[in-house]
Amino acid sequence: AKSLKDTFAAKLPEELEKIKKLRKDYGSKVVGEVTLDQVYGGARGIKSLVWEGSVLDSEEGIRFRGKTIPECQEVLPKAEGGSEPLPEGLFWLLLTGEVPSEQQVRDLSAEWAARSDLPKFVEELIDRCPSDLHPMAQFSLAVTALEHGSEFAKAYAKGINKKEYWGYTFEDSMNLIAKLPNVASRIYRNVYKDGKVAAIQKDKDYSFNLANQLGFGENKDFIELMRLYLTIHTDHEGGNVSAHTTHLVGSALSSPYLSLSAGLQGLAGPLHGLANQEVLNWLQEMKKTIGNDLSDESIKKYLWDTLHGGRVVPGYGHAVLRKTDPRYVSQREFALKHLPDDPMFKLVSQVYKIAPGVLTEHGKTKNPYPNVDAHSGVLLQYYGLTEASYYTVLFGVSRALGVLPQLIIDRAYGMPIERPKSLDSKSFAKLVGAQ
Ligand code: AMX
Repeated sequence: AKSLKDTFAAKLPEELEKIKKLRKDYGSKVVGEVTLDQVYGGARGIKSLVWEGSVLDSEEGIRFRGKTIPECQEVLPKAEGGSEPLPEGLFWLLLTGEVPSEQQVRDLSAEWAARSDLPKFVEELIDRCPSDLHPMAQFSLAVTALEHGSEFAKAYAKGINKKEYWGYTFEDSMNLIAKLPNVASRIYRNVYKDGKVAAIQKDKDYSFNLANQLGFGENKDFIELMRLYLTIHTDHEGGNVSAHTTHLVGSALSSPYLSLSAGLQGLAGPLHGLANQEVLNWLQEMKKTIGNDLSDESIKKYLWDTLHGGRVVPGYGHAVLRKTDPRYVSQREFALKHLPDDPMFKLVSQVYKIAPGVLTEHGKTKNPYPNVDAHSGVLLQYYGLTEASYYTVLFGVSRALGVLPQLIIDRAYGMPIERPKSLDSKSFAKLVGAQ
């Protein structure tokens, strides 16, 4: 079967030609205008990034290369006996725009397993971290240290032609992704367990290996959950903090290791990826407070208490989405299939029923519906992965599979160093004609 690198390389000339022509014919066309509110409002809605893997519709949610999550669940290859897609297949789709064959996905699993070994000093670095250093800090630290093996950085130092950038970026990205289960599980086993990490099984898929290394290899349903989880957290177009940061840092020709590490630092913020940790803690607090009374009234009161305390309801709202996140829906469906009677799932379902009304009445958020993070922790805790402070690491492993394809594409397109324009408030005032 044709390899991923060859598939990408074969399509590249045609893609480059299309962009060249588009820019030649329409390069000076206006694609949008920018208001002062957008400038002060976190650049919301300003169209200024090219991101090929996915586009986010505010009503419908994410599409990966034009495919919705249910469509991906349908067409992407699955593990033997499994029913969830393999994230290997989504990585292939994001990079090439093509749905891979079963064989191509099996080959990719094998390739990642073969590249998975960590340098000894990185293992030691992780082992030396105090267990109260947040797992996300340990994670980005380890990814930064993997820079030691960057083929891109080495080749660049030697002096390479621009046309060769993407090939080295590809190799680094493949090596980096391959090593993440070893990194992520080592952090988990060190911080919460006995520090012993199972070896990668070279004939198994990526999600099996991660699940097994975390200590859940006996549980088929947990492995399936990992496959779904790692597929749906990959990519959410280019403007979110982790994707944009990875892309931005990469534009300086920092290697994939340094770029992803920066992206992970952004993912670690509570308004972004850390929200999955926040959600579980918040639900547990709620459970403590309201006990077994899951009535509409008591949930409503708890939500208002959170809001009156000047806090956000974690897992709700989104910068782009204006409807329930399809990533939430796919996890809800997984729960309905595998854990319909779990008390925490029941709590999540009750919050889903009540929170949109409360948030609407509160009147601040533009989106009162749940996002991806409102559900993931409840699935993990059901299977015994109860350590909420670890959850964002799993998000980060998946996010690597979403942002690194674009980094390869960035280098293949020859994208320049990114450099938007800033002005001081005085200059903006003058620009809009303020007196
Ligand atoms: N609870 C309470 N208030 C909320 C809210 C929520 N869930 N979501 C938004 N608001 C508030 C904002 O804080 C803001 O208040 P302000 O005017 O006092 O500053 C106001 O509503 C308007 O915000 P917005 O335009 O609707 O949202 P945004 O684009 O600025 O921010 C997000 C988006 C996700 C950061 C925000 O909805 C939020 O903080 N949600 C809770 C945290 C969360 O779940 N984050 C994860 C998002 C998904 C992800 O990245 N993994």
